[in-house]
Amino acid sequence: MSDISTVSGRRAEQADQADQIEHHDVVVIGAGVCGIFMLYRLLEHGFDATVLEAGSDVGGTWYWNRYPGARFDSESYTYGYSFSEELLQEWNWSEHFAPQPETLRYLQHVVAKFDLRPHMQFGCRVARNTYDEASNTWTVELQDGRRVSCRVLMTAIGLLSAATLPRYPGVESFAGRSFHTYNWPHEPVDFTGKRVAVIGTGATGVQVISAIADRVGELTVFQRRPNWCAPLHNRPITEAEMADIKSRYDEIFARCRETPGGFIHGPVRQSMFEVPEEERLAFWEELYASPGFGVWLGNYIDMLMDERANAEFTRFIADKIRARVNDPEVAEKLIPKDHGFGTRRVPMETRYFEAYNRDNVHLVDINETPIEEITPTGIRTSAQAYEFDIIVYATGFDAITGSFDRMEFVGVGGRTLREKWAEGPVTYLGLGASGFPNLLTLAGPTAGSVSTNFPRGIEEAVDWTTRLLLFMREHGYERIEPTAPAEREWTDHVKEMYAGLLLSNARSWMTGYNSNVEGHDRVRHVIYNGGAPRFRKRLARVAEHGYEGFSFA
Ligand code: NA7
Repeated sequence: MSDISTVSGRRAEQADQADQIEHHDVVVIGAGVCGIFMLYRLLEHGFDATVLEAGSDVGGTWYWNRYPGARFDSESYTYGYSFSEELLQEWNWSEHFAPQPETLRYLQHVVAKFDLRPHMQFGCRVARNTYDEASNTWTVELQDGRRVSCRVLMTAIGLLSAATLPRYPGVESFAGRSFHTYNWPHEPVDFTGKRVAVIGTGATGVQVISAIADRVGELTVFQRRPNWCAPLHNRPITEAEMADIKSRYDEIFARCRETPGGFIHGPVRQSMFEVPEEERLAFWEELYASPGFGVWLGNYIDMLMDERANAEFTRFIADKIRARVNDPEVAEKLIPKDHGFGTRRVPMETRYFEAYNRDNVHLVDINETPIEEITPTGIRTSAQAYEFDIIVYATGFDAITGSFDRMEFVGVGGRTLREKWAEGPVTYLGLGASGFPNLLTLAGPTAGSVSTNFPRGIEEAVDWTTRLLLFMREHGYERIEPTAPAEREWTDHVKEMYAGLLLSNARSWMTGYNSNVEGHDRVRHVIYNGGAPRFRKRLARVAEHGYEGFSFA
């Protein structure tokens, strides 16, 4: 983390020499999928921009999450950038759902190909951003004391980048090795013969557990609430398949543009009750046997909206779990009882349930025997003390708003974004907030991109934001800020879009829930549920009307 690039070193030196802080038209915080593409567009249009990244290299999510089993749940060929035909044609994905190291290589390739690295600075953890009304600039202060100023500040800081540990006593006391999955070491961790604990059974825990079950000595999973998992059905992409994919990219991206989530999977626009039972069951069997999110996002439209329809499919999936887990008692523990299928993010798995058929894998339901503390040698529940060599915390994130809360944004009149969002995010289009001029929150809370196949959503957000900056340049505007009424209307609309969806009552990161963060142990309106096509139309309308809802000066 102290690994600061030569470029940043040089810049800092230059800044010192001139006895002034480094200044740019635009500062982008974050060199992940979003920040990389934003930088590309800014440079393409001649803006003077720099990216400040906390890590020692590019990649964001794919830089940090190095845990065993980390991979896409999006089809690889729908996750890559679509803006460059040359890039699409030269890159070969090796698997239908690429593993983390490959995605990281892909992003490094993009950065090298478009020569973006000279405009990026690493080892830059931002502490505080302050808007100055007199000069109409932002000053970004890094944790190491350096400062950079800019006219426009953009955040590309991720939705799942503020990792949270459980608040158990003794977390710091454990004498073995322990990691949150997000802060995984760069060198491989040797699990051979080790006694390993995994806490957490979300999408991440499910990937880790499946990946290490046959590598460890003993694996003990501490489960609070199980999730409805479904098979990923990953496999290698053959040369012929890759050639076919390359010839069909237009069609693939056109399909992604049609669906609410920006995936190739979109709902069947028919109630399941209109379909004869036999036909419905055959369709569900087909979905369960097919790769990717189809089982969740390509299902009958009422499955995620109607309790009765949801209950039908939930029963179908529960039976699948019972059929895959040998011990009926363990199977029942792995079947969620507090929420229906698809109302929380569905973890995609590869032989996850079969892991529990192994003699070396043990499931502890911490509702029955709560964890009381982490000890120097392991974990003590109300029933017994367990000894471990390694503890893996797959305990998730302070999602969507957490990455903003970790740094300070001080806007007009000294008001902070944290104060403004204390009761939940208040934004205009998820791209800005009133009282914070010239701050553009690419993929911020309640933006359409936050609930999509991420690159599909952010490409649109970046392109739209680029046109906004060009509009400002054309008109000589130096200040942009969402108006308060526009922000109120958008925030109300976001709330309305939760209504009618079964997910709106489920406690998950998609409703801003995190038991480990004060004030976030309740449902909050943090994502946009209106779907990508509706969001795209809205953005287009705003632009056509001269960026209505923003004030310019
Ligand atoms: P998630 O989906 O938020 O899952 C976190 C898991 O950790 C979940 O099973 C939690 O149980 C569990 N958890 C959290 N805190 C505790 C404590 N204190 N004690 C025990 N268990 C706990 O995060 P992931 O990293 O798996 O996935 C995040 C997203 O990343 C994923 O959806 C993909 O989009 C990529 P709970 O369910 O809250 O009872």
